[in-house]
Amino acid sequence: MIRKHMAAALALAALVVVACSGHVGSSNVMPGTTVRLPGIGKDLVMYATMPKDAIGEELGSEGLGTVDSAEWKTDLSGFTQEQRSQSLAFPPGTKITIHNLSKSVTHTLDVVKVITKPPAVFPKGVTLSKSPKGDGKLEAGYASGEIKPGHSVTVTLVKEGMYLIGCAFHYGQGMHDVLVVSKTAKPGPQATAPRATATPTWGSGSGGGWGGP
Ligand SMILES: [Cu+2]
Repeated sequence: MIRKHMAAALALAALVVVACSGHVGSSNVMPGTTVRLPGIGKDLVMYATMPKDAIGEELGSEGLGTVDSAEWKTDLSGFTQEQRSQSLAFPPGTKITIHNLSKSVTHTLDVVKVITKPPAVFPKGVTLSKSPKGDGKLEAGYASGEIKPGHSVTVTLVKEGMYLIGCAFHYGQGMHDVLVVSKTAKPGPQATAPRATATPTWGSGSGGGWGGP
């Protein structure tokens, strides 16, 4: 009985692999950088690879989750360069694409403050710009402007530093993170799934699909 179930599970897993590779292709897969694509069928949800120099954002409760960062001594939520909320890290000079992963909510990416070392203390009561500022260069005062669901903007990381970032619409709800621009920094540990009933980060989630939490 158990063996029969395992065999069925293996067969299903193989099917998923076949289905995914047929649409995504395996030649340009980069480890650790995936982003949700629109589902192509009710029963098939999938991750696909996005260019490595990309940030995805949405509310933690939309699917990215929230991580209690030991390094930064605070909760980080709403931004990822892999699959779930984490601190971000890229080398200076990188041109980043910021994707709004949400299907229904507009977000921004604004620089709140520049710090020199942990902990990350997010100031309270600040108002972040909803209009673009900083001319496509990420440094103090940068604001992406409104990024509609499914849309993206690009920005170049011109200066090494530790940037506290946040969304102008949801900063007060905890949508804030740390972006380290440095030659050596690595992205931080990722959040776990926010909750079992959340809309899956990785799919169009109209029910049923593979890979739910
Ligand atoms: Cu937001």
